[in-house]
Amino acid sequence: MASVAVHYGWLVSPYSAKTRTYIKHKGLAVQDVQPTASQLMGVIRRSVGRLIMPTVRLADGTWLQDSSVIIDHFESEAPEPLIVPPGVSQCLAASLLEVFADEWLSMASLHYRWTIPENAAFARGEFARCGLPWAPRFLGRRMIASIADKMESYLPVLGIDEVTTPGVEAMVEVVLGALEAHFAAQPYLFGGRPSLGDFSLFGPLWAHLYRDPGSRFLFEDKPNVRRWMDDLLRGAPVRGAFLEGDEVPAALDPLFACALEDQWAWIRTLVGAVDAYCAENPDAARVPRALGEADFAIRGRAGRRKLVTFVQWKAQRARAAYDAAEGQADAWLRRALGLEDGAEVSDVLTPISNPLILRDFKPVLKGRVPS
Ligand SMILES: N[C@@H](CCC(=O)N[C@@H](CS)C(=O)NCC(=O)O)C(=O)O
Repeated sequence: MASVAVHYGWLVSPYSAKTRTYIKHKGLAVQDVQPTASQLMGVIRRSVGRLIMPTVRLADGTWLQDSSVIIDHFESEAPEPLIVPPGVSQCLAASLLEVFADEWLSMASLHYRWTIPENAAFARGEFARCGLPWAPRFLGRRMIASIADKMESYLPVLGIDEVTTPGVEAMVEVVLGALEAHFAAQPYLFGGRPSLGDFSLFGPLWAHLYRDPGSRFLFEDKPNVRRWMDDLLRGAPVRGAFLEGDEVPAALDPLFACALEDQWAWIRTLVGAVDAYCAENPDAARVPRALGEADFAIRGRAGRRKLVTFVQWKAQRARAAYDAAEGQADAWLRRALGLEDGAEVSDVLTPISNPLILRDFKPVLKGRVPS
């Protein structure tokens, strides 16, 4: 058994880019490995129940999956250097960015990777290089095709089609524009040190949009965003403190508006579907992986996507950060949403009636399974 923890993830994987840069910044004794196809289909699938990355095998043989679970684990062991800002608004903002990067920017990741032929070819080559390093590339591409096909098949699941694509691209424009303006003034999202929000956003922006050659043009006029990504790749050196006064910089408001208006409308739909399922199935200990499809909108473009129940588990974490703020983040939320003073915002980040916990890497209903 390895005497140090091992992190398994490919460079093309956004969630692995998030955990890898986090691990590097924290200076953790964790070996970074790009798993082969036989590791993915063998020990990893056996240990965490499916072929997925990132995973971490701890020195005692315990396996971790889900980028948030991996970060939570190491944070519980070594909170320093701090990556969760102590201010309640910055902490909520960082948590919102994790949900946004993991569960909403994925639309942009998949769109740019699989609809630009140059990117799709690059990704298939990378899958072959990492998964079957011993095989000639043409053979590797063929052997790894089923994994690549599966990734591509998520486009309709996430609601990406010709109607919603302009909305996805508009979101990316807003996100990169806000970041470019912000990083002209600050090294990281909340000041002089990186946070959970930085690692989370870096994942899809770097591993898909920037590293894939056919979408790199998005960063041509974004030197400050490129500088920020370079810093994160180098281990995200601390350059100062978190901003004073629990400030969430106004330059980021357009990005948060995308998250709060579009993604959280979708999360409210999902949580409503989970609640309805629980009401109809009072004895159920778990919810199905998906609860059908529902309408959503992204930057004004309407579509339909699958109600994947796991997303509630990620979203709950941001709602918990909102509750912990006890109203102190409301003024910032109003500003980001362009609402007037005193407007009610407590339901924007929907309250959760039927919380989920992860058990054997799958979400189950808290309170309906023995703890
Ligand atoms: N919620 C997971 C998502 C991980 C994930 O979707 N990883 C992708 C690669 S970036 C994967 O392995 N997908 C395989 C699949 O969905 O079948 C996390 O945060 O770690």
